[in-house]
Amino acid sequence: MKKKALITGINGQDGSYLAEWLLANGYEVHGLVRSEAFAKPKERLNNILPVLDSIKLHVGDAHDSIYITQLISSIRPDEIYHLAANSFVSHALDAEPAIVEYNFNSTHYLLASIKAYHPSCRFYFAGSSEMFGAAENSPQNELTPFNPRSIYGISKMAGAILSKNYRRTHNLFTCNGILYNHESVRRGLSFVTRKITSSVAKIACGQLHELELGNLEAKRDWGYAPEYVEAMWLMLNQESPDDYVIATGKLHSVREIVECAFSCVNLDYQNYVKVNPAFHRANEAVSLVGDSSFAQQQLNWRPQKNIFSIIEEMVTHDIEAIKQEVVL
Ligand code: GDR
Repeated sequence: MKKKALITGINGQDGSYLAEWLLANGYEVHGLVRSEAFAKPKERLNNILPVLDSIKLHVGDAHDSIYITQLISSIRPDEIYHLAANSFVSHALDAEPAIVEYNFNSTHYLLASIKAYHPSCRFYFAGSSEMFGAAENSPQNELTPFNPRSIYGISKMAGAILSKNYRRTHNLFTCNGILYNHESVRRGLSFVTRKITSSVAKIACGQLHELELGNLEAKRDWGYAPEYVEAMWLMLNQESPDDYVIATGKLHSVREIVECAFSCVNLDYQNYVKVNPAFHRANEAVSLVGDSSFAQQQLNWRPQKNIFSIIEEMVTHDIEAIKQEVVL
């Protein structure tokens, strides 16, 4: 019989790549999307258009406990990948309570339903390097204490601790993936890599004349999203559950990304990029870089594609999209 997987947030970058990976590996794939996605289907469902006929889509909210219980009881999935979240790190103060509430409660409802109705189901929680925040050591690994500095990081840390608690206290098979930044042509337009590549494409096509960014010296450990979703699946397919850092171990600055993206279209970024302090973030003193040796050993997983090749792929894709009159 086919294994069944449920992906919350299937229409996002990671959800869509994971759906493709699971389908290719013989799974019956169920995906949860919020009803709002159907208000802007071109934008919000675009990533899953190629697999729409092969997956079973459920319209609802991971933040609705009754709905979640019914969904898990009716599908009885072998694996759940909880990717749905408010995933942008920087937010206005008045948006913060909703982020904490959504990111934490959705995780709680899923875990509580699994425990009550389907305890053999394996659960993946999408943790984040943001949970390390002002980390005490570098590079960070699974033993590095969490010290988040953003509300988003705090909400993810709370979810990860909850998921680990269900593993220890209730014996559920839960894994926390501590993923560092991961990019692709499906990255949302507000994240810095895609903001840069989509703007470079617009500049190259004469639709834009400048690009405003925040701190060009900010550094990140950037990997390739399709490789990172494979790590999620590997985690849930081990003999016992654990937590894993998924990262490249390499730090690069926003300035290097900008330079690379503009050089793809033979332009000098210094003629186009303006620094706007409105995009600066507080509490970014520490550049987080991950040590994924535990995942490399246990999962036989390795980061492969480097960030400059990813950026080249994204610029090429975004130029092609503009030529096809896709609005970016
Ligand atoms: P991040 O990703 O916050 O690390 O979270 P993002 O791409 O938004 O920022 C990366 C770095 O770029 C700097 N930066 C800018 N960022 C944005 N968005 N816009 C700008 O104009 C800009 N200028 C400079 C930022 O300060 C930051 O240092 C991502 C998300 O996917 C999270 O969900 C995930 O958990 C973490 O990665 C790991």
